[in-house]
Order: sequence, then C-alpha cells, then structure tokens
Amino acid sequence: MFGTYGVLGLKYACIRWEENAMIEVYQKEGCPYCKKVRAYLSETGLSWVAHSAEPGSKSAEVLEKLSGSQQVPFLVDAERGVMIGESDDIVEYLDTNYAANGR
Ligand SMILES: N[C@@H](CCC(=O)N[C@@H](CS)C(=O)NCC(=O)O)C(=O)O
Repeated sequence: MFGTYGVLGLKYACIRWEENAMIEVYQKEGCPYCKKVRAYLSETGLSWVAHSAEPGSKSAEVLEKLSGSQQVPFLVDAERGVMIGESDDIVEYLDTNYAANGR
C-alpha cells in the first residue's frame, strides 16, 4: 500500500510544504529559547521551516548575514518582510499576526 508511489507522494508533499512555508526559524537543538518558539509554532497550524544554525553551518552563515549575529532563535517572515530575534518578541509577533491560523 505504501510503495514507491506513496514514498514519492510523501516526498512531493514535503517539498510542497517547504515551498509554502511562510515562516523560517533559525535555531539550535539544545537552546531553550528555540524550544519555546518551536513549541509555540507546533501548536499553530502554520507551515514553517527550521534552519539548524549550529556553529560553522551554512545556516549559521546566513543567520549572521541576516541578523548581524549568531543568536538564536531568529524568525524570518519573508512574506511580510519581518525579521525578529528575541524569543518573547517572536511568540508575541506570531500570536498577534497568526493566532487565528489554526489556534
Ligand atoms: N533573550 C534571547 C536569548 C537567546 C539566547 O541566549 N540564545 C543563545 C542560545 S540558547 C544563543 O544564541 N547564544 C549564542 C549567541 O548569542 O551568539 C531570547 O529570548 O531569544
């Protein structure tokens, strides 16, 4: 039932999901502030993408260019041209702008 077509379908769905993502979050696994933002995003119906900004990674390089530092979490809402770098501000921004979306 979940043969080649199913696997390809899932891959396609994942690619579409990433393309549709409006919200990007630069983050690190062990970071409690990132965990708070991830937990909040998981509660919402938003599609979002996490970039792992571990030191030395390409994402850390991009983060540095965008924000001027490597502090995480860092949110990019490309559709609205918004970038935010404090976890409380990120949650407040999402709550204010996207609370109706799946919550
Ligand atoms: N006040 C910030 C604190 C964020 C923070 O301390 N992040 C740490 C990781 S847990 C970090 O990125 N440190 C590296 C740096 O600042 O360059 C927030 O709430 O987002």
